[in-house]
Amino acid sequence: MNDVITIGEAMIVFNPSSTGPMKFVNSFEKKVAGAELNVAIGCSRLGLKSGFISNLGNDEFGKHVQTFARGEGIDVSQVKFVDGYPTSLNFKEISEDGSGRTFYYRDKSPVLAMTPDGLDEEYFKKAKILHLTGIFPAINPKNIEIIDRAISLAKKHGLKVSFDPNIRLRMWSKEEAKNTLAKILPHVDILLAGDEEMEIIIGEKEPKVIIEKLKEFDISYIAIKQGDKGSVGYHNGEYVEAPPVKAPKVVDTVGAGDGFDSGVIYGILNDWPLKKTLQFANTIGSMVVGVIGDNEGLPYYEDVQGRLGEIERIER
Ligand code: KDG
Repeated sequence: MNDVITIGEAMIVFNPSSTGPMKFVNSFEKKVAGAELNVAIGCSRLGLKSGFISNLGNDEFGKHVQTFARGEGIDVSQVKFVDGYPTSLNFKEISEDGSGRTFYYRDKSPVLAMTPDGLDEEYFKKAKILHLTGIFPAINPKNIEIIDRAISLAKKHGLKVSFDPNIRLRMWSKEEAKNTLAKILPHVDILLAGDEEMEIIIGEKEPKVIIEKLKEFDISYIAIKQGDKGSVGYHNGEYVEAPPVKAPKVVDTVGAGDGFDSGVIYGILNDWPLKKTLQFANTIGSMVVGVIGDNEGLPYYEDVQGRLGEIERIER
């Protein structure tokens, strides 16, 4: 039984060995990335069971991604290797303040060979949460058909649908993102979104207004991420504000939102009060930004406890 299953594209990311403009970076380190896979890794490190549904190129990079994901304890039984589609690549530029830019090489993504019928219904019967993101439909408009089937299988078998818009404007326009992602909202049980993403989708950025506007969709859990301003949540009529957790240092902000998502999913699966869940998730986000890499900073459960002062961290 998996706690969380997710559908998306994993890729090889090349992290620069120095900060500053990419055109002057001479060496990169090969790592693994992909928003949905990052969430699966985040959940797995916290102690949940997670499964990844995807295609990878039948190449050395694809095999490396599979081995890496398996090493993180992720169920990769639904990952297929396909010929003729190279595993996608992503080169990162990182600025001095930890922000950055991404340069994708994913035009012939292996997930283009996925189809709605390729989803295994049996797999959905043995999971609790289906996690989706807006990156998957941004890769190819036809992927919305896979999302639609995944949502209907999730509803049929009692899974909660978790959704992070993860809007990547290098992949599509605001207008395209809005038109596609707004249609997913009525099916969502757990919304994990940035305030700026909600501004694109529903035209509102202020959390209270967003939550008010979303009431028509009856979304059970809403968590609005506000970066270094913390997060705001809504569940069962309760509106909660969780203050930011200051990161001791910020070296790479990529992956913080995925870490936050895994924290919220963990709290929901453990029936925690919303405030505790958001504080936990904010703490994870603040830990991710302190490490270079899309998922290297995702903490294990005891690391978060250590950061929260719940257990003593013995250094030597
Ligand atoms: O959320 C982190 C992702 O953005 C990163 O791992 C790469 O999946 C990726 C993407 O499409 O940007």
